[in-house]
Amino acid sequence: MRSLLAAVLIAMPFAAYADEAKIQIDHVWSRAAPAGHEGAVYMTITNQGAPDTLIGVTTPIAADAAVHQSINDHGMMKMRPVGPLPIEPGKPVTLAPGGFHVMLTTLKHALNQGDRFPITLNFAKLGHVTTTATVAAFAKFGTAMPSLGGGAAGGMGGMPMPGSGK
Ligand SMILES: [Cu+2]
Repeated sequence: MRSLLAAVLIAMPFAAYADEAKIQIDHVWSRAAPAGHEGAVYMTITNQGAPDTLIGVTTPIAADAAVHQSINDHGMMKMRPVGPLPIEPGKPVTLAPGGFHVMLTTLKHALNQGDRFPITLNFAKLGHVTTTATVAAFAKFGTAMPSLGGGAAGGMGGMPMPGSGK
């Protein structure tokens, strides 16, 4: 099957690639969180093809998943749902603490450091792309996302970025 796909790609004229959305998803990681709570997933989305749009996210480990954006509203960290998120070629979109994130609502089980779970991104052109998130170090969850505004906490900077190791 793989060799057949390769043969088809080689046979296609180069111009055809311009219409192909080629999206790479790296550094997919999640915060640790207890069952029933909210979780957050971060990643980097890189598009080497035609412009595309992230229109939805699903994962079997949570009741719901959606792209959110954390915003600093006069010193108060808030977050709001993000509509369709443009993924432009050559402009990687990073989901990271303090910015975009995938909000997981009502985790079906606890996420412990080192756990891995599937998460599926739905792109307008490319369709569904499933990747694997790795749970990073424990972080406490209250009713809101952790504030990054103080600068005094310092601990946030040490969040590991899984991807190479197991
Ligand atoms: Cu959120």
